[in-house]
Amino acid sequence: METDTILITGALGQIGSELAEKLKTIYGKNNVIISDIRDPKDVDYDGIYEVIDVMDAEKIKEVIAKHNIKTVYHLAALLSGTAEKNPMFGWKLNMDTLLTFLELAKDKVIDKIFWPSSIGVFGPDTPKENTPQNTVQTPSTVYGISKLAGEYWCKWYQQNHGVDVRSVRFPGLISWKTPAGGGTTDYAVDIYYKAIEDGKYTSFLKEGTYLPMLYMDDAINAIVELMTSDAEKLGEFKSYNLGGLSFAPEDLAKEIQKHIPDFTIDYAPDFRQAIADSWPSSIDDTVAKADWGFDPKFDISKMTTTMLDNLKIKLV
Ligand code: AKB
Repeated sequence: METDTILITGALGQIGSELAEKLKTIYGKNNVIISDIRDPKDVDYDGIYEVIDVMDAEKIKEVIAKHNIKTVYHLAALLSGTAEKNPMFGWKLNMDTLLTFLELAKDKVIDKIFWPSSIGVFGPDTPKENTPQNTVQTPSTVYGISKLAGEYWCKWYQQNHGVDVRSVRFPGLISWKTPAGGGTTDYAVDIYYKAIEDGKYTSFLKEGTYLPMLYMDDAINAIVELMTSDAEKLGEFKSYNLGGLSFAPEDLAKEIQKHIPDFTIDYAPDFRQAIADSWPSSIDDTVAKADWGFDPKFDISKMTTTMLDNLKIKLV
């Protein structure tokens, strides 16, 4: 297989920590450079780690030159909840850093970019059920506005400068290895930790809040499949809708009760409820399936068993 030198930004986060392991198995440990802002002495990683503050474009260029990086998975971002609390920084971080990498690709310093968009690009006027690939997009959060603008920037760089940038609109991602942070969908990860630690959970989203979700293994496979697809198959840039699952907090509680019968849930919705209410409840991903074979494997039952089995070991 052709070897590619890769940089992952925000690599110690929920997606990055699992993507790094997957890419190492495909491309080899020495071809995957992970980066984040954490001090190396606090990082437990078997491979090459660089400290990068993604706002520092000069440092990015230096690391790219040092390792002859050709592909960047740019994951560093502020998620919906955090960006809403710090809107100017959220906008700057999410936008400026994407533009740094798009410019580097335009200048042929790097060849290829993966950049995650989100269901946050949709808003209250978007059809809620089975949200199509192309539809009304009226985001009502800073995060959503930045992701929607990012999608248009990607398209512009592809059309005007031939940049190879690929993207998906992630729904909520569920995983046990690294906790989520700052998102509206994070309750669906927190609930499993609390089920094991306390036997009960107070959800910050209310009963009946259906959101699209995806188990992390399916998300990681999606990234790899998209990034290894022929560019011709993908055509004009689009950030692909990814469906997978759709459930509300009480559905997860019921699944958890199959394993922990005494588990209880109550509800104390906070500011994230309004964000969740503005998002789709399920996603139509037929375009991703047709173009590059998106094929998620985890249903709510398999996901719950996997989460609880692994967290039981991790949390003892
Ligand atoms: C968030 O909740 O902000 C993210 C997302 C859906 O993009 N998980």
